[in-house]
Amino acid sequence: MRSRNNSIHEFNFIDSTLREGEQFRGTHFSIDDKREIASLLDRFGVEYMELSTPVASPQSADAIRTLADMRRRYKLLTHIRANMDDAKLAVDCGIDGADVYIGTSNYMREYSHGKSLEQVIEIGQKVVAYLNEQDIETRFSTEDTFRSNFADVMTVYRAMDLAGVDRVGVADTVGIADPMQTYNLISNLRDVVSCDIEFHGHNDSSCAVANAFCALQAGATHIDTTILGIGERNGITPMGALVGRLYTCDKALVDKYDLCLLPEIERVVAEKLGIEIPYNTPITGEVAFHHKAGVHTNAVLKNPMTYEAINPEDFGMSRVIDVAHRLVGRNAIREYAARGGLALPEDVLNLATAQVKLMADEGPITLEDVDRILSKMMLPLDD
Ligand code: HCA
Ligand code: CU
Repeated sequence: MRSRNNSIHEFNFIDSTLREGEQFRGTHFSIDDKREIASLLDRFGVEYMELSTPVASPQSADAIRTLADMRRRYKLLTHIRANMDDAKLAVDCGIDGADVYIGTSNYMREYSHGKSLEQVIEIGQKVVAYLNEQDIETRFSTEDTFRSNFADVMTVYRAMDLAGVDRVGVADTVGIADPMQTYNLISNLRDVVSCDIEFHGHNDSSCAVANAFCALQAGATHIDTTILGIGERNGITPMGALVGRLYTCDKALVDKYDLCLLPEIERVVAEKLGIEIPYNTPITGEVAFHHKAGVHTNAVLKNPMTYEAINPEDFGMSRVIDVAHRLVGRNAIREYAARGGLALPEDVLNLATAQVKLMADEGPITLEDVDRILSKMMLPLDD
């Protein structure tokens, strides 16, 4: 369904962890790594997986052939330049679809492939016609869309739509678009083509998630994501964060995915890359469900939704009520003690809370310090 009334309907994730993600510093996925990541993402329910071009290296081609032979629900894509040799090799590797791209900005036309707009369209039509004949799903994107001449890209998109492409792709290659620009461009494009629309956004200026979300609101049907947002430079739209964004908009939008697999997928990818999941990653970051100030914890203990837009349990995560600090509230201490089997009388609770605060004023404290304070408080009662 294609809509442009700001409400998001049907959409697909194109997971590019094995393509854009291979362009991340320090990524060296073996074929086994690629199989493992693809299987996890298949179980999660992504609709497409995009792999590096088979032209890149023999392993890249082998990986496509290997995944093509595996049982899977997602459609297998590879990312190719707009030329016939690349398209033929991709088809030979057993893909379901090809993401064809070519630069349309002045930079790309001058310093990359050196083609005129007419030549871009001509080669695009030829490649798309060939792939259509081979029954391959096709996408044609204009690299660096936001620094390209608007009329030029619309001309290219219209020509490709008429040539029978399944999707056109908008690429914020250097991460400069803002949500309103993304919304406007895709809204305009929605009126120009009748095929599906894909959005690929880099995160150089922190807008990748917001831009992807606005792209969907404007009528995009496919969004490129990677696990933890890995990609060239600081990467593209992270799948987990976009899932979080969609969930907060309407939980039903993401109930087609196996959300509880997200933490494991991110852990597996992070481990293979030798990186930590950043502490402030939405949903899976260490502090994503960490409640600290007394006012917050008091309300969260009564109803977590007071300070949570996302239910951690929906993602197999759990919330933390932090009590080892000076901002602690008595209700948090009461609940903490109760979890440890201690029922504190009000006066003891007040004293214990005051002592935790005093101790925390001296310097950072730990749960063991809180335990010590509580057990000292309880001694007279035990006697
Ligand atoms: C690249 C560039 C690309 C392509 C995106 C697309 C970009 O690394 O080849 O095919 O739509 O950001 O423009 O990732
Ligand atoms: Cu990119």
